[in-house]
Amino acid sequence: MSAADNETILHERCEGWHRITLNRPEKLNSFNEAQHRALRAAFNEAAADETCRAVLLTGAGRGFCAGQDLGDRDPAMLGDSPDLGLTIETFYNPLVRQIRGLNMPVICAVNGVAAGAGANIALACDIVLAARSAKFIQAFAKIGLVPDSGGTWFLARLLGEARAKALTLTGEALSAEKAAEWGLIWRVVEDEALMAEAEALAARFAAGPTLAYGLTKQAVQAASSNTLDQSLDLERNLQREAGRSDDYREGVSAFLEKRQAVFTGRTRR
Ligand code: LHQ
Repeated sequence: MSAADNETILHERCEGWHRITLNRPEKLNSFNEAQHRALRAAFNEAAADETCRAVLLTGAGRGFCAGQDLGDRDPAMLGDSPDLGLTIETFYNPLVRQIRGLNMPVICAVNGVAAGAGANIALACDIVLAARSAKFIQAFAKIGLVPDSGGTWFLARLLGEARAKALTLTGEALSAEKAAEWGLIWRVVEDEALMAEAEALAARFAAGPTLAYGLTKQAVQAASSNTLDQSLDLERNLQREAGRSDDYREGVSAFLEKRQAVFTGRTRR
């Protein structure tokens, strides 16, 4: 385990996967600039580590993330014309793009409240597991802001306009159970079982066909703005790439030999 930027992030390199933990529990892991920088660096390191085949993102303490640390972006301190767009352009948007662009599964274990940008960063991850006690809050309207970090995009696509508008305009908390029932997240897990289940999933992905996972993620993400024809073409191209991988060769051999496949996650060039 290592820590960076005064431990705003804990970064643990496990067997085949990395665990990244937001670590400002006294502030419900809300983001200051140090935490943003440390998180970016941690994801960059995971991306560059050839042995890393999945990332597990979670929060320390009783919350997952309460979005922006409002003490750090207090208009009273920012002067007459604060530019929150700059904060978004500098920190939040690159983070969402980094998670979506990572060529491996990113699991989010939402261990407690996920509010504001914290909720939407969770939604940017590929598989979201939430503790039964967790909740998702689009807190923005309560402080006179609009949802960011992809919130309007994720909510409208995953839930439809009616629920997206109601959640964002009212700022009402959505329970983990309801979030799963509505298809906003993958699964609710009992609080005490959350980490074990998330770790098991990370370990499973770490033994999987990493190239195919990355390509699958790319295709699913493109689907919502693609036409069927575009998706058919994209799938053909990605399948061509996957078909040249060692893992495809191994997967088919293992199937024909009636044994468990041993994937390396590496492609043959
Ligand atoms: C916090 C925070 C927090 C600082 C809890 N900041 N301390 C992008 C660009 C630029 C600017 C603005 O924003 C954005 C994107 C955004 O994310 S906007 C949305 C920002 N987040 C919020 O508005 C959520 C604010 N937090 C809350 O509403 C509550 O804390 C929730 C509902 C998350 C949890 O409530 P409780 O379980 O009752 O906990 P709490 O309120 O007692 O919080 C515990 C501590 O954490 C407390 O500190 P204290 O010293 O009193 O113990 C809070 O002040 C602190 N904290 N969120 N965002």
